[in-house]
Amino acid sequence: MKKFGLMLLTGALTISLAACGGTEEKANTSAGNEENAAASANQSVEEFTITATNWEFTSDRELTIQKGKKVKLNLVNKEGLHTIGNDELGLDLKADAPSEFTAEKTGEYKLICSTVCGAAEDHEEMVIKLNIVD
Ligand SMILES: [Cu+2]
Repeated sequence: MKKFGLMLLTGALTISLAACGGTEEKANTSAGNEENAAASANQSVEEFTITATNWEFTSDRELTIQKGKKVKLNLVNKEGLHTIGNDELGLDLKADAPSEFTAEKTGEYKLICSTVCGAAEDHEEMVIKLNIVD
C-alpha cells in the first residue's frame, strides 16, 4: 500500500513536470503566433484619426485607401459634437469609438458629419472625401 502511494506520487510528479514543460512550450508558441498576428494586422489595417472642430474637419480631408484593406477610423472632436456617416459603407462613426470596415468597392465616397452640429451652411461643409482605389 505504501509502495503504491509512492508510485502514485512519482507518477503525479512526472505528469506535473511534463505538464509544466508542455505549458511552457505552448506559451512560447502562442506568443509567437500573437506576434505574427499583430504583424499581419499592422499590414492590413489602415488607421486614420479624424479631428473635428466647429465646423470643419481639421485632419486630412481626402483619404485614399486600397481596395480590400481593412480601415479603422477614429474620430476626435476637438470642439463641438460631430459624428461621421456614410450609408454605402455602413459607417456610423462616433467620437472616441473607433470603427472598422473593409474597403470592398472602388469609388469615391463622401464621409459627412451626420450630426446637425450647426447652421446648415457650416454643417454641410463638413465632408471628407474617401477614395477606394484598385
Ligand atoms: Cu459637424
